[in-house]
Amino acid sequence: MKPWRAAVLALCWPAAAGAAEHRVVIDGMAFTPRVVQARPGDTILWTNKDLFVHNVSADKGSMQSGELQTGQTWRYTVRAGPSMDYHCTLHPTMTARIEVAASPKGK
Ligand SMILES: [Cu+2]
Repeated sequence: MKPWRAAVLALCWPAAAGAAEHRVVIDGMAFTPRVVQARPGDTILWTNKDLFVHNVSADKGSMQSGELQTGQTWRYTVRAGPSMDYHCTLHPTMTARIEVAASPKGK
């Protein structure tokens, strides 16, 4: 499958019922939006639109994307637990946060 087709499929793939998908763009050496408010079971999709390789790494190590080249995406399913600060290990000024609500939607 051509890479762009995989990207289109990833963008169109429906999230599990009741769960939301949040999108974070990596561009201009920053994560946008910088804070995502999510519930357990939600997914977050990062897309690297920058010219440089970046990664998504939880400050406490519980989440690690590996290298994201330009155009690559990475998806993470939010787990119940404390809110999570993350950063790019290659560029320490790139910091952001996932604020995790206490319970899944409707519970
Ligand atoms: Cu980076």
